[in-house]
Amino acid sequence: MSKIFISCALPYANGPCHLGHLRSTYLPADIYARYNRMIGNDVLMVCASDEHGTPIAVKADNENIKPIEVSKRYHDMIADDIKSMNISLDNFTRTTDERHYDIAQNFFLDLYNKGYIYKKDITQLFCENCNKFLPDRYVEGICPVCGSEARGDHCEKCGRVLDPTELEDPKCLTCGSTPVIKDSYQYFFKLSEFQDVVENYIDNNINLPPNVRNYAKNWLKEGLNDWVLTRDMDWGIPVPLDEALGKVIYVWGEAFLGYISSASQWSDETGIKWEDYWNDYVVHFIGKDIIYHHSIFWPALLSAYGCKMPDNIYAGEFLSLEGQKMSTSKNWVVWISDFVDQFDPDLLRFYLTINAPLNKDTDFSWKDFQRRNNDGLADVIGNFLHRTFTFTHKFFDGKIPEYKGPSDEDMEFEKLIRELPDKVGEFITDYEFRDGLLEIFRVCKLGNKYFNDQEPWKAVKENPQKAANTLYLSNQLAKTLAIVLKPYIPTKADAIAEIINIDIPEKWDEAIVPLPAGHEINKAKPLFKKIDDDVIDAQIAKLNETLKITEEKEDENMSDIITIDDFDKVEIKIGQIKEAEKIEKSDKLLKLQVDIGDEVRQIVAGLAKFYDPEELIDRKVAVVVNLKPAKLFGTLSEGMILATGESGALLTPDECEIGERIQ
Ligand code: B3M
Ligand code: ZN
Repeated sequence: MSKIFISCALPYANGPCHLGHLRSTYLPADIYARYNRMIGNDVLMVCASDEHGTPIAVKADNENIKPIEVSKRYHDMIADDIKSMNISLDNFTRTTDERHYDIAQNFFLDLYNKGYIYKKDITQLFCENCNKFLPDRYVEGICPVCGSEARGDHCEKCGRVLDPTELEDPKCLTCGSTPVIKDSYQYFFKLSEFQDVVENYIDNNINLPPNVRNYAKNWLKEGLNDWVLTRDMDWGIPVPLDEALGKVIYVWGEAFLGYISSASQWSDETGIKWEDYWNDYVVHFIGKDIIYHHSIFWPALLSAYGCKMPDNIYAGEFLSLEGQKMSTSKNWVVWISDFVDQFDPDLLRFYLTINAPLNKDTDFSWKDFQRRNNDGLADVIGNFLHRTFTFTHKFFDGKIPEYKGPSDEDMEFEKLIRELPDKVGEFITDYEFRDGLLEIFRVCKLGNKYFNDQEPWKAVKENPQKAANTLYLSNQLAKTLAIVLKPYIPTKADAIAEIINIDIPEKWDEAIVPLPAGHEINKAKPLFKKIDDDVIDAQIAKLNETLKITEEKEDENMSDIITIDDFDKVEIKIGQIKEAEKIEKSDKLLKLQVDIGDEVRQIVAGLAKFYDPEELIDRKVAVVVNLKPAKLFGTLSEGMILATGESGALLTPDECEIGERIQ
């Protein structure tokens, strides 16, 4: 018997669960866990919600509440979502748990004391208006590589990991002003020292699936750089060093330890040591977007700490929705809670498994979901079971008949049934969950064919033993199904077991123990129903409605028509530049003193590339005078000079009087 430590990637507590999370991570982990428990392995499966990080802090700012209120709200929702999908976690905790803080801080200190974490001076973006550094997602701007809009530390378009200081035209996400670059310091993890260690780990770990191995190898080729492990923020786990006041551990520097803190909490509750599981076999189930973190950062961190690295990392690829990338901000998702309001959770577990192998991107479409359910679950499995059970009642009093003098067809079918559990088990062991399910389907289809060919409804009059053999074997397959389907669709498997009148399936071995002749089964009831067109059409309509609303909103936001009232808000006056000078350290900005009639304003303008300061003296210019003051490079600016973007040409209203308003 082995002990297996299974983890699911920690969901960020900034939104509920949707189909994508379920497909890439929780569902495969659960199938693997359930199967291993059934073959007698000792499984510990853990997860936690990931409550730190800038997206949660930004959301809290926007809602004017505390980050913990945001994360608590979503932690609770996620816990419900996971439960409603029957994901059989042994423990689900949170990264704001005190134990997690202790574990994460001790881990940090351990690496610091060993010299793997060091302090380094760096420059960072700082918003002078909000008076704070802008880590990661607190800033947005233009990606210097591909030119599309990027959030803080990452460009979604080209996939580049960025340093926020690299962003062009950066803006503070909270107040919209342009941040300045300021000196600061952070703590770095010496990732570069672990190049060989990680390379060895990737090369020698035969378990790693190709997608994880290939991604990791490509990154390793580029060479590993040291990794900044702290942030200037209030929200997070404080860096446990007296000198590092106001700094927290970067969310990715502590989230991994959620696996450990969740397991350790479980150990306290059960009195069983989680370490034994870790030391035997560890597998992390994750989504493909976090392969880098799990295949590079995490093994390096573990090695620095002196702890065994994971035996396997299983990464599920992406799921799109109706052919388009899922987007939580556009509400282009199907939330788990909405799904289970309408459908049995097993239908989703079934569909997301059969739809495509985990190592391929795939799509969720409502029509395909309906088709797979109706043609697969209902027609193949449901039909087979229903015929078996109703015939057993009709012709054999609800009792398993005797099996005698089997024909060649009987023996062939019997063999298929006997071999099924091993075949499915092998697929699951190899993480080929879809193939296991396809094998079950193949045998069920053959079961239907066998049933048709044997024509028990005729045979029962002409050759009763033939009909008895057919029903005997069909019931044996039904029993086997109750067991081999359990990791995939646990509640349906239990319902099958209930009709067959056996205990809830718990052991894989039981699949090949035949039901004895004379065993009485319960009344048949339909287990798998077809889904009607109107039900599916309603779901599609709901999705399209969301799309329409978002598009309308976007149209509103992006509309370039403004009303006269909008324009009236902008107060543009004629001014005259009285003084102009360069701003130190900036090659774009000039500091100007501009007379606007009733006062002289200091304005910082991006004109240095186009004019020498002296050229500007006495020029008349158009000035926006009611712009919110802002500091640029530490210099106060109380207005804006109008000029063209490309050439910096000034609008020169020479005939106008100083102080006149343009309207
Ligand atoms: N919280 C979720 C994600 O990026 C992130 C996973 C942490 S696992 C240690 O998908
Ligand atoms: Zn700001």
